[in-house]
Amino acid sequence: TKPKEPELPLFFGWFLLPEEQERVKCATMDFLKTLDTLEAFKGHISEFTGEADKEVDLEQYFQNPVHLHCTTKFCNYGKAEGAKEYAELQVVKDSLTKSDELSVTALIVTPRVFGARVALTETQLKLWPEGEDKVGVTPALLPSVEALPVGSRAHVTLGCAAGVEAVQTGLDLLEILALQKEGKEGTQVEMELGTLTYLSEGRWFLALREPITADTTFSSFSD
Ligand code: 2AM
Repeated sequence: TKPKEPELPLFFGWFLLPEEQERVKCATMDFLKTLDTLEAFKGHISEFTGEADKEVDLEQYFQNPVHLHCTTKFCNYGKAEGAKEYAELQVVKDSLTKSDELSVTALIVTPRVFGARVALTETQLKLWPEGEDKVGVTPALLPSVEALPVGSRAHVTLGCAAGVEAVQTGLDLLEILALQKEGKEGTQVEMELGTLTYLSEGRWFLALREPITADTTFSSFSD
């Protein structure tokens, strides 16, 4: 019999330390609480509820993920393209169990997901798989995504609407960044945390005045 190949994980990523998770959850929940009380948001409420005058409690609307993290490579136990190559990279092996600080520079809210945009450093970009920004992107959006800086998809999923999978956060983030680049920004609202922008079809982007930083550990995850 052949020696068994080492098994590949579900995904690799930076995992927030427990106390950091609590801090980030609190700060971002405060934003959600404020958002659904804003007149600007209420004006577009039907994009969340399907009805104009219905109210929405965003804290209830989004379900919390178990463990806050920023995925670098979704491997799907080896079934995803490039999974083995990624796991074998020296930089990946050298980074496992190491601490690192992530910087969150923006928050997004859409009818599907609630997420945090992560600004990767040069060093962190070495762990960002080549071509990963484009995976699963609809062909129509590909040219705009290819024009964005590498690593633009990096994020932490903070919540998903019922029936929505976390992979949607990266896709919604890319769509928002592409719309911004085309100058398709709507209403802007100044908030304590930063500038909130509406980007049509229930998409909201909060550019944080001060980044939220969080200590993490780079690791692999298998269910
Ligand atoms: P996320 O990074 O947006 O949170 C397990 O499914 C983890 O891998 C989730 O955190 C998920 O989304 C991430 N992920 C990235 N690409 C994925 C894909 N193509 N399918 C499923 N999950 C993916």
